[in-house]
Amino acid sequence: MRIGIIGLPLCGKTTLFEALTGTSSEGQRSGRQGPDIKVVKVMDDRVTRLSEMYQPKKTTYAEMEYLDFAGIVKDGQNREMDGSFLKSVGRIEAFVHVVRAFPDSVFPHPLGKVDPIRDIERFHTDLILSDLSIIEKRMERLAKDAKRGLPVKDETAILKHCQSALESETFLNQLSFTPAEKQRLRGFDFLTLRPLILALNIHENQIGDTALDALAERIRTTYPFLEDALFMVAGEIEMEIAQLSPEDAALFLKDLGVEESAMTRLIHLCYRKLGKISFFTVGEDEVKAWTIPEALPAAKAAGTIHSDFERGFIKAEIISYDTLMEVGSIPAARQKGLLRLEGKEYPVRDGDIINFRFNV
Ligand SMILES: Nc1nc2c(ncn2[C@@H]2O[C@H](COP(=O)(O)OP(=O)(O)O)[C@@H](O)[C@H]2O)c(=O)[nH]1
Ligand SMILES: [Mg+2]
Repeated sequence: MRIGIIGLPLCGKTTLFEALTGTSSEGQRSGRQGPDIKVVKVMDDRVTRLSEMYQPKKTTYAEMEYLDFAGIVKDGQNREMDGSFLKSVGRIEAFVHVVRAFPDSVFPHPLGKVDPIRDIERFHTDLILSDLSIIEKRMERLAKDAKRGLPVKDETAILKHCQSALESETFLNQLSFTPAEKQRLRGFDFLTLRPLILALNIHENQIGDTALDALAERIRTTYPFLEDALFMVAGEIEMEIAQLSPEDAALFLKDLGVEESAMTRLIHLCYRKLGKISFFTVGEDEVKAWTIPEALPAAKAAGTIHSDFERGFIKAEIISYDTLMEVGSIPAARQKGLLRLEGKEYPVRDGDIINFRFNV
């Protein structure tokens, strides 16, 4: 999954990026062009257990790719999205918008006062304006083509529909589209079409603060679509904890009253928000986690491994991870009749262990 981290300058994007990737840049990347990119393994315990069971030559965890962008607003007045930012968003599946809620720092907030609601509002407006400008440019193009008698793509209706939604401050990810419309929209890099996660960056002293509960409540009522996408994080301390050994990190987190690291929590949130699940393939050569959209038909899931698997799909032999752990091995499961044979359309579930039978 590719996740873009964005927000105002000095709100803690790089700090969060380091917390999520367990790295430290120590200020070495100032002046670089484009986003900083890091890939981290999704340390799924299920993959670890399967690997212990199979002792394969290779164990492959799923991966998260994070992109850390420079501040997207050039100065207090300029509300335009930065051109280099827009150039790199094509591959991104979701945005994590970092908003500063920690009060004092040696660095002042670029807009003066710390005011999360203002920053959220402003960012949402930026996203909407960017999408509206894409639509305007496209409509101008279509009008020109029509005037010159060129064949014009049938896009006007969907673009108008999007435009009126955006003008009433509705994100495109709140609309429902037919598969054909989705296909049509894919060619545009609409920002509000992507899932959005709000990371509220707090100071460790604010953990459990009632003022924060009130703020979270206000955000949830003002922006219902952020209800299940609010990520409260003490970025700086999490960044420090992410550099520690897993054992030390667990102790520190416990002291802080945080159950799981920001790294783990955000991965779960991204899977949920993007509707992704994992299925596994196992064997002596490799144990591997595959990330797919939830309920993807079995033949399509096979296609993520190899197009031949999809083309020549016969059956999928499936057992859930939990069942396998209960019975202990595939042969034991087979004996008890716990291996299911499913067809092309079977909607794959999280934790399915699949052996595809195919013929090409
Ligand atoms: N007090 C406090 N400072 C933070 C926190 N998160 C980030 N900072 C500081 O804010 C400054 C800007 O952070 P940085 O991650 O570089 O922001 P970016 O410009 O959004 O990438 C740095 O000096 C951080 O140490 C936090 O949770 N609490
Ligand atoms: Mg930064």
